[in-house]
Amino acid sequence: MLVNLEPWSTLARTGYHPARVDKWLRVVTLTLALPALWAAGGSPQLTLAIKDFVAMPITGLADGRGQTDGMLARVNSLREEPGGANRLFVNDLNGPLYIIERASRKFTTYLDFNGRDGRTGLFHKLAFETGFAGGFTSFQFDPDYPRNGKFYTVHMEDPELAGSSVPDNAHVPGLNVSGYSTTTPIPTPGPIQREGVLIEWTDSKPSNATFEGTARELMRVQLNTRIHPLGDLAFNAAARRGDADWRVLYIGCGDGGSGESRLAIRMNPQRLDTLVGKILRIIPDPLEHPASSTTSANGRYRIPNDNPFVSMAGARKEIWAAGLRNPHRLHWAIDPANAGNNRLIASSIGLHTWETVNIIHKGANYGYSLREGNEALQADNKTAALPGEDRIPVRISDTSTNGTVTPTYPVIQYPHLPDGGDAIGSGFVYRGKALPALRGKYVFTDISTGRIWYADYADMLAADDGNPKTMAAMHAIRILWRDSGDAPEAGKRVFNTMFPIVKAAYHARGGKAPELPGRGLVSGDGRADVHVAVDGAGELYFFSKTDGIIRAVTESIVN
Ligand SMILES: [Ca+2]
Ligand SMILES: [Ca+2]
Repeated sequence: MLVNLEPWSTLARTGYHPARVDKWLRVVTLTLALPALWAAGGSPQLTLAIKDFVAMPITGLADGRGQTDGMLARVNSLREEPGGANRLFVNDLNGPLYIIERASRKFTTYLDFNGRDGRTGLFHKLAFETGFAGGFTSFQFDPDYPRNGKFYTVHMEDPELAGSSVPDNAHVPGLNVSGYSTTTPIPTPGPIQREGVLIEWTDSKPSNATFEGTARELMRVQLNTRIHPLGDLAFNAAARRGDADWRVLYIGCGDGGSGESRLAIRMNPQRLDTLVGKILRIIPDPLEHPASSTTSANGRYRIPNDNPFVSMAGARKEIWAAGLRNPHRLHWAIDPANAGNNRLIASSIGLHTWETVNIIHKGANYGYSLREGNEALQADNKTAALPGEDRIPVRISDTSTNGTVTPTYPVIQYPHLPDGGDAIGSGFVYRGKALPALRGKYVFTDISTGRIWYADYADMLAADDGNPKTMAAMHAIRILWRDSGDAPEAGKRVFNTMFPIVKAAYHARGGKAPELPGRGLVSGDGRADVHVAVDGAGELYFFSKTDGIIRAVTESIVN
């Protein structure tokens, strides 16, 4: 089902703004003014049963005071190791990359990125203590990992800190850093607080639980602030050896907080001479696709010749798509019945108004910081109706443009309102076997409230129609908690959000915040910080930084 969304432009024109009214008024406003964004009656209710899978080792503080450091274990991604070894790799933003043996659920710390202030990990300058995605942000396996042992990581550094940016191998004797050197930071206009670092690792013996081999820094991107970093990494899951997209890496690069600034850096997500606020596409291995690509400026990776801006003077050739605030989660959706339906999907966190799911197209411009969701974004950071002629400049730099483009709009969006949330999390089109009711559906979360929804993937493809008003309908998912001995509310086992489940586990593990650490406009006191992940078979997991628990989704119930 598609829905027609014409919500807040009218309200914005009358002075309404969500950040400036209290929750009560927002509830009323939602009821009066927001059309059917969510599928209403008649649509069957989907409930997912969850069961604790593992409790991550606690790396945060239980005192409940901080925003990010009060989360018990800042698990940020879970991926199954390719090759059938039945191991899951999980990173914690505070530093560790763990291997979890699926059968025994035994944890091994494979690498630890945290070498700050005398810690024994790899990076002296790891900036992990502030920013929701600060620290060891993400990792991804090379599609040829079973043969080559390669994987990629992104972490954030504070260039002002003392120490080296070469990995410190004192506690990883198998890591040979004799040939390691850093790269010149790729410049971003404006003041710089952080750098996002992409590294390729080659484990010469992937079968054991220790690292032995080499590492290469591929790129280092300057970031204006500590938020919205260089983020998720994704390979086209349908690409096979010999295909043009084989081993071609897509990277979500946040805007570094630039787009909401009142300074000149506000245009950084639109500027094609900088990497922030973009989706990037590179070939990490200099030996791959040599005939159809060129070597990057720093010599560490290659750039495909069919990237959209390779011939535009002044533009960065790495850019695949532009105009995104914080596209912090990427997913290659594969339709096994029709390869023409395969799409790259990016979840992008909104400013004050709209959380969005975007289908990423080559060369497309998603509008930020001139658009938020399917509305115009004004200089005062409020949204307004789209202009009659919906075109924005193709901006090369602060002073030069090259024609205009019509922005591309989300296929799903939800507001900062009680039934919505504060910050969109990850999402995946379900392709496993255990949850038949979810086949062909995209499952996604809101980070702070712990809400979970699905949309029909077919609706998302249909909503990708060039019409800013049409969106895929969102369907709320309920959660059945099987661990009834720990039920957070007596006798209750079915929940509308993950929040009470996370809250119970957080307190059971010693967390001291009365609700949960942090806060959000919609979630109020506390952030559930819930994401969804998939394993190699496509089965679902929900994980939370706040309680540090990874839960397996075991059953889908339709009623
Ligand atoms: Ca190894
Ligand atoms: Ca549309």
